[in-house]
Formats: sequence, structure tokens, C-alpha cells
Amino acid sequence: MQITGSSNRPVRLAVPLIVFLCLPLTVLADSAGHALSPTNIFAPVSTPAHSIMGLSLFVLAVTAGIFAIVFSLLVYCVLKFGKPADDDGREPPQVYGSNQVELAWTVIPILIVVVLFLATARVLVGIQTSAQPRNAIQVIAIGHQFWWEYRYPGLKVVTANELHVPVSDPADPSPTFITLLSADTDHSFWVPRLGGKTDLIPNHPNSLWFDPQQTGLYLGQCAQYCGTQHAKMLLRVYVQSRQDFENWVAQQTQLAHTSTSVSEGQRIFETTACINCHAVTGTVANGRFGPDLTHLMSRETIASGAAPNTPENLRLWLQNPDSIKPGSKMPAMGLSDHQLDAVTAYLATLH
Ligand code: HEC
Ligand SMILES: [Cu+2]
Repeated sequence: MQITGSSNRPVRLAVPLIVFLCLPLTVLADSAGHALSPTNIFAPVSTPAHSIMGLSLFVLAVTAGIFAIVFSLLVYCVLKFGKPADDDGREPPQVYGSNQVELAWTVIPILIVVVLFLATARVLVGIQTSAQPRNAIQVIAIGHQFWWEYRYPGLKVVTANELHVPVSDPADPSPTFITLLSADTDHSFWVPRLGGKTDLIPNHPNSLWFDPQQTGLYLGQCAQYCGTQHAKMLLRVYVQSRQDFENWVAQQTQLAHTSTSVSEGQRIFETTACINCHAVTGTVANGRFGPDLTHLMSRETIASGAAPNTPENLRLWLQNPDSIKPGSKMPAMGLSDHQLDAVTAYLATLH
């Protein structure tokens, strides 16, 4: 039996067609299945994230329209003008220099790009020119290789890696406005469910804001390659009720806990280079190269989300930071086993 070119052509076409048509379905299924994923861009919980999702759906709709038109024309042409069984091998008529056709394929794409540009500019300007309400929380975020420093100038809080913000009631908004600075190289702040990606550029302060409408933990990631441990420079934003946030602030503004039972560990800490890089309020330690440790134990993770904050991980971290985060900027301090136990015990009291 002979299979002619025209009879199996639809079969050959069906495969790519099915694949193309299934692509959007997989995206939809994925976002439905992971609606609660902490980084799902299709589940915004703050105003800027909502407008960005609106914009992306618009862009997706426009490009899906283009795809549908181009792909149907393509299928139509392949079916209609494919090589017929009785082809005589002659070249079909060639068309050159059609003004209408050239105008159409120049002007239409330009118009599409202009529309996409204007829609994007509108969202960008809308987000960037938002006025700060009276209740706004001010935070300065400083990107370091490979961790985040957070300062709340109005509240006198300094912390690292885990940002706490109050939930924002639309009736009485309390958004968080963040000034983005960098201590070394380019970083990028991106918590998809809260807002757009914004870079932290040395000597060029940027800013962003969000007004989370739902409490919870939102995750993100430094989104600009900043060195070896860029991938373990994770973002954790804890959105809390007003009351919980105020309790957190009250606790963070207390002086560091001191206890005579861990005085040996404290003495080792204060007589080692630790204090050049770390601060603990009320002690001689006032370094700023590494995270503030005053309330270390109030954090759920260490090393910018790289490991859970447990005494075992702390000890491992002090012994050899590279075992948790290879290439981190904290050196292994060469402490003995006994010193490691003592310093870990001291750190574990810093609530
Ligand atoms: C040369 C500066 C430097 C010295 C010295 C240093 N550290 Fe660090 N430390 C860092 C940096 C930088 C980080 C952040 C690493 C990261 O997350 O990438 C860090 C992270 C930490 C963390 C995790 C904090 C958190 O919230 O993630 C602890 C705990 C810590 N250091 C304790 C110590 C102790 C104790 C000593 C002394 C034995 C010490 N460090 C010495 C720079 C230093
Ligand atoms: Cu970074």
C-alpha cells in the first residue's frame, strides 16, 4: 500500500498542534495545583503584584491572539498549498515588492509593541508614584553577598534575612515602603506574590512597596546573579497581624539577653574576630559585615534561609560555614570543639 504525501500530512501536523495547544493548559493546571505555592506569580496578595499580574495576563492574551492567528494561517497554508499529488515540479509564481503586504507587516507589529509598551509604562508609573499613607512602615533593605540586612529607622529595629511586616487592611492601609541599597554588588529583591522584581544597585538607591492583604510567609529569591552563593540568598517575608507585628517590634528593640550560665561562650565571642563582623547590642560587638545577632534565635533560619536555625546547624555553621553555604563570606573560625559548644550555647540564648 502506498501512502501519499497528502494523506499523511494531517497526521504529521496534528502532533505539533496538540503540543502547542496543550502548553497553556499545563501552565493553568500547574498554577491551579500550586495555588498555595509561596512563590506563585498567579496568586498575588498585594496591590503591585495584582497590577503586575493584570498586565501579564493582558500581554499573554495579546500574544495568544497573535499565536492563534499566525498558527491558523500556517496550518491553512500547509493544508491548502502543500505539494499536490499531481505536482508538475514547476516553480509557483513569485511575488515581489507588494506595498500593502510590507506596510501591513511593519505597521501592525509596531502598533502591538506600542500598545504593550504603554500598558507596561502605565503599571510601572502607577506603582512608582503611589503616595505613602500615614501608617506606612519604612524599611531599608541592604543586599550583601549573600544575605539581607533590614533596618526599620522609625522603629529602631535591625535584623537580617527575615523581614516582618504588618498585614495591610485596604480600609486603613499600612503598606511597607522599602529603600533598596547594596553593600557590594547588584542584587535583586523579588517576592513574586508581593511585588515586582527590583534591583539593589551600589550607589543608586531604588525603592519598592507592597501592601500584603493576607498574613503568612512569602518566599522569594535574590533575582540577580551576585556571586557564588546567589542561589542561597533567599527572601522570607513574614506578613503578620498588626498585633503580632507590634509584639515582634517590641521584642526586637530589647537589649540582647545575657545569662551568666553562658558567660564562657560570650567571652569567646567577644574576644574573637566575630565582633568585627557581627553586632550584639549592649556588648562590644558592633560589626556590620555580617548579620546582627542580637535576636538571632527569633529567626527560623540562618544564612539567608539556607538552613533551619537549630543548635546543631549553628554549631555546624560556626565550625565550617561552607558545609551549609559554600563560598559564603564568613570564614571558618577554627574554634576547638569545646569553644564551639560554648559559643553555640551563648548564641542559643540570643532570643
Ligand atoms: C569576616 C567576617 C565574619 C566573621 C569574623 C564572623 N562572621 Fe559570622 N557571618 C559573617 C557573614 C558575612 C555572615 C552571613 C553569611 C551568609 O548568610 O551568606 C555570617 C553569618 C553568621 C551567622 C548566621 C546569622 C544569620 O542570621 O544568618 C552566625 C550565627 C554567625 N555568623 C556567627 C559568627 C560567630 C559566632 C563568629 C565568631 C566565632 C563569626 N560569625 C565570625 C561574617 C563573619
Ligand atoms: Cu544577591
